[in-house]
Amino acid sequence: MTPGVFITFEGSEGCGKTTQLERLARRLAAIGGAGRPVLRLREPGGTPLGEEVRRLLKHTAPGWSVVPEAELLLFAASRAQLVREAVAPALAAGQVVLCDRFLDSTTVYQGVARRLEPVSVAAINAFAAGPLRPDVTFLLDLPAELAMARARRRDQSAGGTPDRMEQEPMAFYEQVRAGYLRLAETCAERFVTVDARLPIDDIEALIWTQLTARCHGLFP
Ligand code: T5A
Repeated sequence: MTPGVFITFEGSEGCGKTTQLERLARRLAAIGGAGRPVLRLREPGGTPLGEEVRRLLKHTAPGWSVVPEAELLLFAASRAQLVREAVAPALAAGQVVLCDRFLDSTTVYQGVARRLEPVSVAAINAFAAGPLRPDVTFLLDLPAELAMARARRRDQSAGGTPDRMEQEPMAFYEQVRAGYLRLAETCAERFVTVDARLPIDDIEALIWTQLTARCHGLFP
Protein backbone atom coordinates (compact mmCIF):
# COMPACT_ATOMS: atom_id res chain seq x y z
CA MET A 1 0.00 0.00 0.00
CA THR A 2 1.20 3.54 -0.78
CA PRO A 3 1.37 6.08 2.10
CA GLY A 4 -2.11 7.27 1.01
CA VAL A 5 -5.19 5.20 0.29
CA PHE A 6 -6.56 4.87 -3.25
CA ILE A 7 -10.24 3.88 -3.46
CA THR A 8 -12.11 3.50 -6.74
CA PHE A 9 -15.77 3.01 -7.67
CA GLU A 10 -16.72 0.95 -10.70
CA GLY A 11 -19.85 -0.33 -12.42
CA SER A 12 -22.16 0.44 -15.29
CA GLU A 13 -23.92 3.75 -15.99
CA GLY A 14 -26.46 4.66 -13.30
CA CYS A 15 -25.36 2.00 -10.79
CA GLY A 16 -24.81 4.61 -8.06
CA LYS A 17 -21.04 5.23 -8.07
CA THR A 18 -21.24 9.00 -7.75
CA THR A 19 -23.88 8.77 -5.02
CA GLN A 20 -21.71 6.41 -2.95
CA LEU A 21 -18.47 8.28 -3.59
CA GLU A 22 -20.14 11.44 -2.26
CA ARG A 23 -21.51 9.55 0.77
CA LEU A 24 -18.08 8.13 1.56
CA ALA A 25 -16.42 11.54 1.13
CA ARG A 26 -18.97 12.97 3.61
CA ARG A 27 -18.32 10.19 6.13
CA LEU A 28 -14.60 10.71 5.86
CA ALA A 29 -15.03 14.47 6.23
CA ALA A 30 -17.07 13.89 9.39
CA ILE A 31 -14.06 12.17 10.99
CA GLY A 32 -11.60 14.67 9.51
CA GLY A 33 -10.42 11.99 7.06
CA ALA A 34 -8.85 10.33 10.13
CA GLY A 35 -6.14 12.95 9.75
CA ARG A 36 -5.79 12.54 5.99
CA PRO A 37 -7.03 15.07 3.42
CA VAL A 38 -9.60 13.53 1.07
CA LEU A 39 -9.35 14.13 -2.69
CA ARG A 40 -12.31 13.39 -5.02
CA LEU A 41 -11.59 12.68 -8.67
CA ARG A 42 -13.35 11.23 -11.69
CA GLU A 43 -12.52 9.53 -14.96
CA PRO A 44 -12.47 10.58 -17.64
CA GLY A 45 -11.61 14.00 -16.27
CA GLY A 46 -10.22 15.23 -12.96
CA THR A 47 -7.66 17.60 -14.53
CA PRO A 48 -8.17 20.51 -16.97
CA LEU A 49 -6.87 18.35 -19.84
CA GLY A 50 -8.90 15.33 -18.71
CA GLU A 51 -12.12 17.35 -18.50
CA GLU A 52 -11.61 18.49 -22.09
CA VAL A 53 -11.06 14.86 -23.16
CA ARG A 54 -14.23 13.93 -21.23
CA ARG A 55 -16.22 16.49 -23.20
CA LEU A 56 -14.86 15.05 -26.46
CA LEU A 57 -15.65 11.47 -25.45
CA LYS A 58 -19.14 12.09 -24.13
CA HIS A 59 -20.39 14.90 -26.35
CA THR A 60 -18.82 14.21 -29.70
CA ALA A 61 -19.98 16.66 -32.37
CA PRO A 62 -22.91 15.35 -34.48
CA GLY A 63 -21.69 13.36 -37.46
CA TRP A 64 -18.27 12.54 -35.99
CA SER A 65 -17.35 8.90 -35.64
CA VAL A 66 -15.14 7.62 -32.81
CA VAL A 67 -13.48 4.30 -33.60
CA PRO A 68 -12.88 2.01 -30.57
CA GLU A 69 -9.09 2.36 -30.90
CA ALA A 70 -9.30 6.17 -30.72
CA GLU A 71 -11.74 5.91 -27.81
CA LEU A 72 -9.29 3.69 -25.90
CA LEU A 73 -6.41 6.12 -26.44
CA LEU A 74 -8.49 9.13 -25.36
CA PHE A 75 -9.49 7.44 -22.09
CA ALA A 76 -5.81 6.51 -21.61
CA ALA A 77 -4.69 10.10 -22.26
CA SER A 78 -7.05 11.41 -19.58
CA ARG A 79 -5.78 8.75 -17.15
CA ALA A 80 -2.07 9.39 -17.85
CA GLN A 81 -2.58 13.05 -16.95
CA LEU A 82 -4.73 12.29 -13.88
CA VAL A 83 -2.25 9.80 -12.41
CA ARG A 84 0.75 12.11 -12.70
CA GLU A 85 -0.94 15.43 -11.97
CA ALA A 86 -3.32 14.38 -9.18
CA VAL A 87 -3.40 10.78 -7.95
CA ALA A 88 0.30 9.98 -7.45
CA PRO A 89 1.18 13.29 -5.70
CA ALA A 90 -1.86 12.99 -3.40
CA LEU A 91 -1.01 9.41 -2.44
CA ALA A 92 2.63 10.32 -1.88
CA ALA A 93 1.38 13.03 0.52
CA GLY A 94 -0.67 10.43 2.44
CA GLN A 95 -4.09 11.55 1.23
CA VAL A 96 -7.22 9.46 0.68
CA VAL A 97 -8.04 9.52 -3.03
CA LEU A 98 -11.59 8.62 -4.10
CA CYS A 99 -11.95 8.12 -7.84
CA ASP A 100 -15.17 7.64 -9.84
CA ARG A 101 -13.89 4.99 -12.31
CA PHE A 102 -10.24 4.11 -13.10
CA LEU A 103 -8.45 1.64 -15.33
CA ASP A 104 -10.92 -1.22 -14.70
CA SER A 105 -13.42 0.80 -16.76
CA THR A 106 -11.10 0.54 -19.75
CA THR A 107 -10.51 -3.17 -19.22
CA VAL A 108 -14.26 -3.75 -19.29
CA TYR A 109 -15.73 -1.12 -21.66
CA GLN A 110 -13.00 -1.16 -24.31
CA GLY A 111 -11.55 -4.65 -23.71
CA VAL A 112 -14.81 -6.56 -23.24
CA ALA A 113 -17.77 -4.56 -24.58
CA ARG A 114 -15.91 -2.91 -27.50
CA ARG A 115 -14.03 -6.18 -28.10
CA LEU A 116 -10.58 -4.64 -28.48
CA GLU A 117 -7.67 -7.05 -28.11
CA PRO A 118 -7.30 -7.52 -24.28
CA VAL A 119 -3.48 -7.71 -24.51
CA SER A 120 -3.33 -4.30 -26.23
CA VAL A 121 -5.82 -2.83 -23.74
CA ALA A 122 -3.72 -4.12 -20.82
CA ALA A 123 -0.52 -2.69 -22.36
CA ILE A 124 -2.10 0.74 -22.88
CA ASN A 125 -3.55 0.69 -19.36
CA ALA A 126 -0.09 -0.10 -18.00
CA PHE A 127 1.48 2.70 -20.05
CA ALA A 128 -1.13 5.24 -18.87
CA ALA A 129 -1.33 4.29 -15.18
CA GLY A 130 2.16 2.85 -14.62
CA PRO A 131 2.24 0.44 -11.67
CA LEU A 132 -0.47 2.35 -9.76
CA ARG A 133 -3.47 0.21 -8.78
CA PRO A 134 -6.31 0.97 -6.35
CA ASP A 135 -6.05 -0.36 -2.79
CA VAL A 136 -9.79 -1.05 -2.78
CA THR A 137 -12.30 -1.08 -5.65
CA PHE A 138 -16.03 -1.05 -4.95
CA LEU A 139 -18.01 -2.63 -7.79
CA LEU A 140 -21.66 -1.59 -7.69
CA ASP A 141 -23.37 -4.43 -9.47
CA LEU A 142 -26.78 -3.87 -11.03
CA PRO A 143 -28.71 -5.60 -13.86
CA ALA A 144 -28.17 -3.58 -17.05
CA GLU A 145 -31.87 -2.71 -17.57
CA LEU A 146 -32.17 -1.30 -14.07
CA ALA A 147 -28.93 0.66 -14.33
CA MET A 148 -29.89 2.25 -17.63
CA ALA A 149 -33.37 3.08 -16.32
CA ARG A 150 -31.77 4.91 -13.36
CA ALA A 151 -29.37 6.77 -15.65
CA ARG A 152 -32.24 7.81 -17.94
CA ARG A 153 -34.39 9.01 -15.02
CA ARG A 154 -31.47 11.02 -13.65
CA ASP A 155 -30.78 12.56 -17.11
CA GLN A 156 -34.46 13.47 -17.55
CA SER A 157 -34.81 15.06 -14.12
CA ALA A 158 -31.64 17.11 -14.80
CA GLY A 159 -33.10 18.18 -18.16
CA GLY A 160 -30.29 16.41 -20.05
CA THR A 161 -30.16 13.85 -22.85
CA PRO A 162 -28.18 10.60 -23.03
CA ASP A 163 -24.51 11.14 -23.94
CA ARG A 164 -22.61 9.16 -26.61
CA MET A 165 -21.71 6.34 -24.20
CA GLU A 166 -25.34 5.98 -23.06
CA GLN A 167 -26.69 5.20 -26.52
CA GLU A 168 -25.47 1.63 -27.02
CA PRO A 169 -27.81 -1.36 -27.36
CA MET A 170 -28.71 -3.13 -24.08
CA ALA A 171 -26.40 -6.06 -25.01
CA PHE A 172 -23.43 -3.69 -24.66
CA TYR A 173 -24.29 -2.90 -21.02
CA GLU A 174 -24.96 -6.58 -20.31
CA GLN A 175 -21.42 -7.31 -21.52
CA VAL A 176 -20.12 -4.51 -19.32
CA ARG A 177 -21.82 -6.04 -16.29
CA ALA A 178 -20.53 -9.55 -17.04
CA GLY A 179 -17.04 -8.17 -17.71
CA TYR A 180 -16.95 -6.44 -14.34
CA LEU A 181 -18.10 -9.55 -12.48
CA ARG A 182 -15.36 -11.62 -14.13
CA LEU A 183 -12.74 -8.98 -13.37
CA ALA A 184 -13.85 -8.81 -9.72
CA GLU A 185 -13.26 -12.56 -9.45
CA THR A 186 -9.83 -12.30 -11.07
CA CYS A 187 -8.75 -9.39 -8.82
CA ALA A 188 -10.58 -10.56 -5.70
CA GLU A 189 -7.85 -9.16 -3.40
CA ARG A 190 -8.90 -5.56 -4.09
CA PHE A 191 -12.51 -5.81 -5.38
CA VAL A 192 -15.57 -5.60 -3.14
CA THR A 193 -18.77 -6.37 -5.08
CA VAL A 194 -21.87 -4.70 -3.70
CA ASP A 195 -25.50 -5.42 -4.65
CA ALA A 196 -26.52 -2.01 -6.04
CA ARG A 197 -30.26 -2.90 -5.84
CA LEU A 198 -30.08 -2.26 -2.08
CA PRO A 199 -31.25 1.07 -0.64
CA ILE A 200 -28.67 3.88 -0.79
CA ASP A 201 -28.21 3.98 3.01
CA ASP A 202 -27.59 0.23 3.21
CA ILE A 203 -24.95 0.38 0.47
CA GLU A 204 -23.25 3.28 2.23
CA ALA A 205 -23.09 1.31 5.49
CA LEU A 206 -21.80 -1.79 3.72
CA ILE A 207 -19.04 0.16 1.96
CA TRP A 208 -17.98 1.72 5.26
CA THR A 209 -17.82 -1.65 7.00
CA GLN A 210 -15.76 -3.16 4.18
CA LEU A 211 -13.42 -0.20 4.00
CA THR A 212 -12.68 -0.07 7.70
CA ALA A 213 -12.11 -3.83 7.75
CA ARG A 214 -9.77 -3.72 4.76
CA CYS A 215 -7.80 -0.65 5.76
CA HIS A 216 -6.67 -2.13 9.07
CA GLY A 217 -7.58 0.60 11.53
CA LEU A 218 -6.72 3.52 9.24
CA PHE A 219 -10.27 4.79 9.72
CA PRO A 220 -11.95 4.47 13.14
N1 T5A B 1 -15.75 4.86 -19.81
C1 T5A B 1 -15.06 5.44 -18.78
C2 T5A B 1 -15.12 3.97 -20.68
O1 T5A B 1 -15.74 3.48 -21.63
N2 T5A B 1 -13.81 3.67 -20.47
C3 T5A B 1 -13.07 4.22 -19.47
O2 T5A B 1 -11.88 3.93 -19.33
C4 T5A B 1 -13.73 5.16 -18.58
C5 T5A B 1 -12.97 5.79 -17.46
C6 T5A B 1 -18.30 7.88 -18.21
C7 T5A B 1 -18.51 7.00 -19.42
O3 T5A B 1 -17.25 6.64 -19.96
C8 T5A B 1 -17.15 5.24 -20.04
C9 T5A B 1 -18.11 4.69 -19.04
C10 T5A B 1 -19.23 5.70 -19.08
O4 T5A B 1 -20.06 5.35 -20.16
P1 T5A B 1 -19.89 9.24 -16.62
O5 T5A B 1 -20.69 10.44 -16.97
O6 T5A B 1 -18.69 9.45 -15.78
O7 T5A B 1 -19.52 8.46 -17.94
O8 T5A B 1 -20.97 8.37 -16.03
P2 T5A B 1 -20.92 7.07 -15.26
O9 T5A B 1 -19.58 6.83 -14.65
O10 T5A B 1 -21.42 6.02 -16.12
O11 T5A B 1 -21.88 7.34 -14.05
P3 T5A B 1 -23.31 7.85 -14.00
O12 T5A B 1 -23.20 9.27 -13.57
O13 T5A B 1 -24.11 7.56 -15.21
O14 T5A B 1 -23.92 6.95 -12.90
P4 T5A B 1 -23.46 6.64 -11.43
O15 T5A B 1 -22.51 7.65 -10.90
O16 T5A B 1 -23.06 5.23 -11.34
O17 T5A B 1 -24.86 6.77 -10.67
P5 T5A B 1 -25.43 7.95 -9.77
O18 T5A B 1 -24.84 7.89 -8.43
O19 T5A B 1 -25.37 9.20 -10.53
O20 T5A B 1 -26.93 7.43 -9.66
C11 T5A B 1 -27.80 7.41 -10.76
C12 T5A B 1 -29.24 7.64 -10.27
O21 T5A B 1 -29.63 6.54 -9.49
C13 T5A B 1 -30.00 6.96 -8.18
C14 T5A B 1 -29.35 8.33 -7.98
O22 T5A B 1 -30.05 9.12 -7.07
C15 T5A B 1 -29.38 8.89 -9.39
O23 T5A B 1 -30.60 9.49 -9.67
N3 T5A B 1 -29.51 5.95 -7.25
C16 T5A B 1 -30.29 5.00 -6.70
N4 T5A B 1 -31.61 4.75 -6.79
C17 T5A B 1 -32.08 3.67 -6.09
N5 T5A B 1 -31.30 2.87 -5.31
C18 T5A B 1 -29.98 3.10 -5.18
N6 T5A B 1 -29.23 2.30 -4.40
C19 T5A B 1 -29.42 4.21 -5.90
N7 T5A B 1 -28.17 4.70 -6.02
C20 T5A B 1 -28.24 5.75 -6.85
